[in-house]
Amino acid sequence: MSSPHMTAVVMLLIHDSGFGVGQKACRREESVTEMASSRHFRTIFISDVHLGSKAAQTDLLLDFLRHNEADTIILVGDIVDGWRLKRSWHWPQGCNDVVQKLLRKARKGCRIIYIPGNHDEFLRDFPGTHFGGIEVAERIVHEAADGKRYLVLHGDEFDVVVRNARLLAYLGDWAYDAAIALNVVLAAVRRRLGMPYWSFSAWAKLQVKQAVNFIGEFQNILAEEARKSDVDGVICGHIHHAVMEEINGIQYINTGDWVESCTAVGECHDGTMEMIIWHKPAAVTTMQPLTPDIIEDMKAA
Ligand SMILES: [Mn+2]
Repeated sequence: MSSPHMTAVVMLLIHDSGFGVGQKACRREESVTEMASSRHFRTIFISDVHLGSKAAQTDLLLDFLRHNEADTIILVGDIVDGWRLKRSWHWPQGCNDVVQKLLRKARKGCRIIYIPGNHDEFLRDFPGTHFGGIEVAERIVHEAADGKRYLVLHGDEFDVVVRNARLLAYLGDWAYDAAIALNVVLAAVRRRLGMPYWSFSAWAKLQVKQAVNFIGEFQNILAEEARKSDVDGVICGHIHHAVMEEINGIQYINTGDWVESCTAVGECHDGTMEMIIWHKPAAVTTMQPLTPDIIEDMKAA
């Protein structure tokens, strides 16, 4: 026996996701009786949460994770801010809640892949390992439902190229490759010496007038890396600048951050990639006022 309300199905579009231009809204049919406020993606990409820094928007992220499910969640680096934690331990309940929520999803069968960034590079010593059901990988190629292949990496290894783009273009390919290798070595040495990693976003913000150029340069370099890897697109984080756009025939996707923009990228079941901006008026009221400490954290991100 089936009553009309039992079989009623509504088209739910939770949260406006009208980010950028030309992106198809991904509407999912959901039964009214269950999961009325939750969406299900094939894959969710999140980066730059900076757990351990006061600027991390854990309330909003937790809310996002409650309302969005996925077969696979890919953490694209700087989820935990190891550098911030080294200076002073700041781990409120909200950070635990986010970690617990992710581990619970893993236990329930969600595949979680953690790609370390420069702020959680301590995990780079453990590629291929699992902890609590979470896999660690340096970079991966993700194949979407529509067959498109995406290189997924945090992106910090290209900082040195962004800073020295003109010089490296003049010196050629070998210098470009050597610079990337040197960047990795220098980061490891600085880590051993207890020196903080050089921060792209802080640096770009200081060079206000040129910041747009630097972001454009970063995007071009990442798109070029994807082209070299013979894939259709690249999904990265690091520069806290959420965007989806085509660069020289390569789909460039930056997942943004959970410090300021509160953005994630969702792959729908047909392979469509969607930028999600998570703003909830109810959660906004719980956000902390901007203190000098928080502003410092945001700069360091
Ligand atoms: Mn980073």
